[in-house]
Amino acid sequence: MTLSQHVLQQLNNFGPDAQDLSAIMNRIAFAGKLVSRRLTRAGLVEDALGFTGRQNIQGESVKKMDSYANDVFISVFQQSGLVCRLVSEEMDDIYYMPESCSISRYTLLYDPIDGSSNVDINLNVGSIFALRRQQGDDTDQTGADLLTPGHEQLVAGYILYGPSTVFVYSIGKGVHSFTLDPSLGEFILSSENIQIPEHGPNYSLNEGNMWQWEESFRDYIRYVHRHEVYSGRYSGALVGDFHRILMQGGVFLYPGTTKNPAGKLRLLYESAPLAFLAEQANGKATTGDHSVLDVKPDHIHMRTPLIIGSREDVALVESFIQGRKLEQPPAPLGVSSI
Ligand code: P6P
Repeated sequence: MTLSQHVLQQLNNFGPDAQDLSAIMNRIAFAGKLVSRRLTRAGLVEDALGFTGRQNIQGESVKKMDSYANDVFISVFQQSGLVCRLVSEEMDDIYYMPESCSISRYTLLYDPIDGSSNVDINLNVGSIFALRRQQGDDTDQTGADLLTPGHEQLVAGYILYGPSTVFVYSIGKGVHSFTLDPSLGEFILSSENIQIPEHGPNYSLNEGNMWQWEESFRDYIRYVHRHEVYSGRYSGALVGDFHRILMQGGVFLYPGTTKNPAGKLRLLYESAPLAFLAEQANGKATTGDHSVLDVKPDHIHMRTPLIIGSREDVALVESFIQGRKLEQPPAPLGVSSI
């Protein structure tokens, strides 16, 4: 089954709205194919790797692949009549497509290449996206209607550029993954209704920031260090680290630090889409204080801390934040605590 067939089946509807959503998903998939193709040949293509010399609104140096992927998403939706507004990590302001705004009520929010520090060393990177329906006319072009909690997302997903290119999405009816068959140029269904295990062995965070965290996170990390069953897994690219948690269980954390008290990850096009997927897969996503999907952003590039993954493992982290030991911490698989 192809992605567009699956979307229509999920909607159980073949009306104009359903056709629009299916077409939008197809366009996102097309962007993924173009980015995947560029990545697989990046080492051979003139001017594909390295830095552009510019900085984005986050103050991060923009890599050529960031800029290429951002332009790909713009080009696949230009003149499509499908999406009116784009919000991207790589663009300071909302990007309007006036030729589509008269007929489309959708906004695409995306991180075109997440984890781009991995591009030059041929490690996995990803694109993250969320689709929202526009509320009101946004005549002042402030995008105020986008500053609402993640529950408003219609669709969320990501494309993981790894040994194979995998497209994962949810339209609110479970989480499903598709694998790109390059010989067909199609994403083919590979897993339906993915469920995050209640508990898993992986914990994923940058321990290099340990002395910048609040003490509760250091207490948590000391706990997992003392229990043999846990494995630290951190690639420096959120999409790959989250995909491991989605498939095998465990927890990914990016806590606030003294340098970035709100954390590093952006709510609208990183944490909220993944939180939508996590909850659809029976997992959990919190900032430490609130469910990620309840957070109302105050601007389109707002950051939040992120703790996301298996319900039991997220609860264990929360128990340290709330200063209480879990009566029954997740039983390490077959190993007593030291
Ligand atoms: P650090 C990549 O820049 C990113 O936004 C995520 O993909 C990744 O999880 C995180 O930042 C890595 O940040 O501080 O550990 O290098």
